[in-house]
Amino acid sequence: MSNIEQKSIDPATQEALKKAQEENIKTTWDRLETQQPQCGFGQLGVCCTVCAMGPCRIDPFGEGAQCGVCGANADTIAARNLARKIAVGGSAHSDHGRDVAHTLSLIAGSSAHEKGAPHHHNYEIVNEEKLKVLAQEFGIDINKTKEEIAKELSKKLLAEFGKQEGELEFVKRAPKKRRELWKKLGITPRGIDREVVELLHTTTMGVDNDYKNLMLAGLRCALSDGWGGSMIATDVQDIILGSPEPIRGKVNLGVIKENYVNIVVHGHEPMLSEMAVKAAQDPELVKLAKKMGAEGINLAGICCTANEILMRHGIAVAGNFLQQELAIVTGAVEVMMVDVQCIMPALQEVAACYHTKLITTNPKARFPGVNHIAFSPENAYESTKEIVKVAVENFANRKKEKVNIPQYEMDLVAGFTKEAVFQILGGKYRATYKPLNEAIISGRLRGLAGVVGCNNPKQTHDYFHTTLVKELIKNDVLVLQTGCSAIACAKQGLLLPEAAKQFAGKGLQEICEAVGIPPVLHLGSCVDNSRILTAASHIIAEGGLGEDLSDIPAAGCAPEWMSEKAITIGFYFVASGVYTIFGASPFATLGSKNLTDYLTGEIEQVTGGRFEFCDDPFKMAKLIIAHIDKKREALKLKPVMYA
Ligand code: SF4
Ligand code: MSK
Repeated sequence: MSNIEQKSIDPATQEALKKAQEENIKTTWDRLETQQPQCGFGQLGVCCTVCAMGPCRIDPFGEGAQCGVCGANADTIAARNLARKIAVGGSAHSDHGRDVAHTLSLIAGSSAHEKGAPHHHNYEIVNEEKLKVLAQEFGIDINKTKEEIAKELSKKLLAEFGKQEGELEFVKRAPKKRRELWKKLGITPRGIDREVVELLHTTTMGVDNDYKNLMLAGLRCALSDGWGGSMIATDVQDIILGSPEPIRGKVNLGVIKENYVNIVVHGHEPMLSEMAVKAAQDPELVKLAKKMGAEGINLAGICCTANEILMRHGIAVAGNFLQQELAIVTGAVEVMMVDVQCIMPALQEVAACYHTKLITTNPKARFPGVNHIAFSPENAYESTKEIVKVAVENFANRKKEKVNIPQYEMDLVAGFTKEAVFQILGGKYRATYKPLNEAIISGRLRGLAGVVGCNNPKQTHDYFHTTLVKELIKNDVLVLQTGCSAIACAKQGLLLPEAAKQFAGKGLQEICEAVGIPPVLHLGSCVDNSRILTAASHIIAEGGLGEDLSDIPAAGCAPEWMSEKAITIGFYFVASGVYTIFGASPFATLGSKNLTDYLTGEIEQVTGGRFEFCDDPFKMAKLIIAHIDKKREALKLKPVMYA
């Protein structure tokens, strides 16, 4: 295996990496190499920088120091470090949710927390039906105008962040048994911001030293993301931007078009990318692009914001997390506009080697020396139009000799929300989860797996996602995907209905053929993991598969994770009773045996879910299948039809 083949299994990535090497451009893989050997204490989670008596570190071999200056041992230090990551990951998703709720309040004609703010904005309520459904969930009378409903709803949604007691409204979506368990454990999330703050408080010097108690607070905080902030982001985005429906699209670096002005959107918040879709179609700008010698304006996405505009508009996806620098390396990107999360600081250095202009848009995420065009719901269209104009004008600066776009692109079908997918399964006029439940009960379908998360240069890019998913569908496990994992599998054609015939087991094949769906369903971005939680609750409500989320023959996995957000997602999955596997990483070898044993063992008696750390995709698949079979047995279901 060549050096490049070890880095990625994706031919487009390999080709772009070769180009980067030839042009002496440093990418994340090179920087990983220069970081070697990475700090062992950090990798094990036993380095503490919480107070100025430190930094302290625990000797994992038991020979040197076994506690920090304050006396904190490996269990406390590793648990605190992990808890802090949960808080950070949750705060990222939830702050995203807050911004979306705030936009809804602007649409409603009044800002819920900024009295006197200007009322003009560039968005509208696209999905009135969902607005009403959500309003009813929050106990709002819907016999009024949609603006009035939105005003009341946005107030209530924003209040979820500052709530001090009680429980988050969306907790009610969970099955009764799960809610009772959370209550008994004292981990029902009370307020989104409160859980983050309280968790951070418990991790400061001299507060919580009980690793199990720290993990309980971590679970509660994670729940406030999954059943709070992320769920708000997902549902309100559906209201403002429309609920995704199955849609065709294209993926991989080949979607960058040589004769077009190419604009790549990267980040997470679809409010920006949605407006970019509109601005890129502006007749005045298209005319200008043609005048500059281009055939038109081509928009493509990276990471989760790509998933958002793919799901709603079929806009092409240029790649996942590890391809962000490589999109620029094609030499054909005029502008990369970014908002928040998963944006590598190195992008500016790579962009400087080409004519590409990097543009930041969010006040929370600035890069030194990088052009910043502030984006807000109030100036959304004007600011994105300005960015598109910069791109069009930059087309003239493109250096033809530097352009080489790997000619790889793949078709895919995305847009399977909790509503859409099961509407399809149940038939358009019979939206029900019954056929899905029956497929599992009858054994035609073995079970479900959520395969999600990022890429990590420590692992061969896309190999873990795609190998695992192929193994799962081969064994009649229907795979639900979000984030960069979905993009990885899409590049290999797994998100096409035709993939069922080639890759799926007989039972899954029968289902896919009957309803015309792919064996791997793309549910959206990282915040859309909340769609998996809601879908799972519907499965329980439908009946026949137990009384609690932990009864469902299902599992979760983040095979190539890197982000703190993935940790938070893992924790809300486990808190919701899901068996969750994480791929190889520092997290997989925590320097506290007690904490590792707790997370991979005892916690199952607490929440019904647990973690597994594994660095082999074939083994991951075996573990998931064994878990699903165990759950099938517990439910006394028929044997799998085509085992
Ligand atoms: Fe060291 Fe304790 Fe301070 Fe951490 S909190 S840096 S272990 S003294
Ligand atoms: S973008 S969080 S690399 S999935 Fe959501 Fe991808 Fe992970 Fe970022």
